[in-house]
Formats: sequence, C-alpha cells, structure tokens
Amino acid sequence: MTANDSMQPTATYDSAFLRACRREPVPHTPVWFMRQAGRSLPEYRKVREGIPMLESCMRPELVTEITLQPVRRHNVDAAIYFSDIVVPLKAIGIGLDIKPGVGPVVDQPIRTRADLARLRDLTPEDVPYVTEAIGLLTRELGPTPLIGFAGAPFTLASYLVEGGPSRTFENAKAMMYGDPELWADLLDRLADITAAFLKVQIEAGASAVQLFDSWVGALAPADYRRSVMPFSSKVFDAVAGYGVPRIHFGVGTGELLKLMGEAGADVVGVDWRVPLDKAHRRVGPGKALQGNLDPTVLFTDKDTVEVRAREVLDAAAGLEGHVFNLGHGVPPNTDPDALTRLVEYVHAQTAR
Ligand code: 1CP
Repeated sequence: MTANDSMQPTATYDSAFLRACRREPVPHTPVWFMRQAGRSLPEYRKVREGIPMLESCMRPELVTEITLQPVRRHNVDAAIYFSDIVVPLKAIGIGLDIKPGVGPVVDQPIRTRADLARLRDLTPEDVPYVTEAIGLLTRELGPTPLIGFAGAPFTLASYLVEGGPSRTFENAKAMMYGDPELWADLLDRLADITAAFLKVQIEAGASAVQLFDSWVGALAPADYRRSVMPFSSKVFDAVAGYGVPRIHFGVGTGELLKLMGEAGADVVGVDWRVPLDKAHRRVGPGKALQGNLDPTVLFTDKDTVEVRAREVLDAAAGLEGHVFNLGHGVPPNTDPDALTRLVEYVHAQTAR
C-alpha cells in the first residue's frame, strides 16, 4: 500500500480508529495502548530472548511478529510499529545503545556547535528494515491500521544532550535558555530527521503517525511556544500532505495542550492528569483527543478498572472524536488479561 492508496475508502480507511481520528461517527470507541507492543506480554519476552533491543528493531520478521502480538491478543483497534524513538538517530550513525532497565544511552552527548555535524540527514536507505517490516505488516494486519511514530525534537534532544534518561533535563534546558541559537539549530536538524523518518513509515503503509514528545511537560508554555513548537510544527507540516492523521502526545502537558494541538496535530494525546472534557475545552474545536486512563489503574481489580474506564468515557461524551488509550504507556508488569478485558469493556460500552 502506498500513501495514496491509504487515502482511498478502503476497510482500513473506514476503521473505527481512523474514523475517530477524523472526527467521523464510529461503530464503537476505538482502543489502543501506548507501548502495547513489547511490554507486558510473555510471548514478547520469548521472541526477544537473547536479542538486544536495537537489534530487534532492525529485524523485519521480528518487528512484524512483536507488532502483531497485542493485536491478536487484545483485539485493539490499531497496531503501533515496534521500534524506539532513538532508532533514526542510530540509523544516521549516532553512537548509542538501549540499556536494559535504563533506556537510551548516548556515547558522546551533543553539547556544542561542532557536535551538530554528527546529525546528518536521514534517507530511506538508512532504514530499509522499516520499509520492509511495514510492507509485511500491512499485509498481515488486513483492515487494522498501523500507527507509525517518532520522537519529537525536544524529547530526542533531551536524550542527545543529557546523554541518557534524565528527570530534570538540566543540560538540555540550560542549552535552550543559554544558547538559543545552538538549541534552535539542534532542534531544526532533529525536525528534518524526524520528518524524514515519518515519511518513510507513511510511504511504506502506516495509516497514522504519533509524535511522542514525552518529556516536553517539563517546559513552561512560553518556552514551549518559542523554543520547541516551531520545530514540532515543521515535522507535522512535512507530513501534512499525506492526509494521514497526526497524533501529538506528551506527559504532564496540561498547560501545553492547546499549543500542542496548534503545532499541527489532528489528535491530541492527553495524560491522566486532565479530564478529557476539560482537555477538550483547552484544546478547542477541530481536534480529536486520545486518552487517558491512568496506567496504574490496571493494577486494581476488574470492577475498579471498569469504574475508572467509564469515567473516561463519560468525560469523552462531548468530544468530536475520541480514541481510548492510557494516559501513558502500559507498565511492564501489567497483567495482559487486564488489557484484554479493558478493550472488551470499552467496545461493549460504546457499541452503537
Ligand atoms: O508502543 C509500542 O508498543 C512500540 C514500542 C516502543 C515505543 C512507542 C518502544 C519500545 N519505545 C517507544 C517509544 C519511546 N521510547 C518513548 C516515547 C513513549 C513513552 O513516553 O513511553 C520514549 C521516551 C522512549 C525512550 C525509551 N526507550 C525508554 C525510556 C527511558 C526514560 O527516559 O525513562 C526506554 C526504557 C526505552 C527502551 C525500550 N523501548 C521499547 C522497548 C520495548 C524498550 C525496552 C528495552 C528492552 O526491552 O531492552
């Protein structure tokens, strides 16, 4: 399937997930879970045995299998491509690894203007395994849409500048406040790489894309608007012509929701801190919302999960479009059956 085909009224185009993203009537509220692939499933741990994370992202058959696992098991309304936000950086030659129990770790952090030279453009030839895996996936998935994704410039910069996961982002924010020109040039490079990576996924057959700006909630709205938003907008603008829904998500972004929508999203992801009716008022008309059950609710009993899921659905009643999701990723030690039951519950409650 090409980007052009994905705009035709196929079964995929007509799926509940893509209809909700376009704010059209749906047969039921669609559900998928951030980090549904490669987290809590025993069948995931089995196929990953002995294979480092980044290597597993470069094996098309393995990526296909891991991406399909949650679709088979939970009957979710969309698949998310199994990869990681640092894969495009690795693909252009940045020395980095994903360390078990830690996350992405960068050999030589990007701190100076000279370091920017290491961020070259990404071409489709840098990621042949992505094109191949998405080709396999779209055949296997049938009408179920595939979501492609990338890390947003700020969140990628947070790993590159800090050198690894951080709670405070002190080096990245110091660069942003103290050397705005270097910061802007860094984010501009990252926007180009991210846009190129999303284009590869859409051209291979992804029918929606999500830009993960997971850690941007660390910023005040004025700094977001000045120092981050132009570069996230550049990414969204670069893929606007394909007509596939663009989802924008971050954690702790209650104060940023309106701006994150304005950056160019069709769907704004909301974490669990802001009820969806309130989020809708903040974002304004013309956007669908995605979210936002607190992931830790999954550690409670079935009845509590259902009460909390019902609250999310009630808060979403007046939305123009709603994609049910968690407020952040599936926690690794989640009971997979709790996810399966949650999908069943949302589908049953919202069947029209
Ligand atoms: O959603 C899915 O099921 C697809 C797989 C996926 C996605 C969407 C992975 C696999 N990573 C991601 C995105 C990602 N990676 C984000 C954005 C989403 C989010 O906010 O959760 C972020 C911030 C990362 C960075 C990352 N990669 C971390 C977080 C570290 C930190 O800063 O706290 C970690 C732990 C990873 C490693 C990783 N990515 C994915 C998996 C399965 C793993 C575990 C690694 C392993 O198995 O060894």
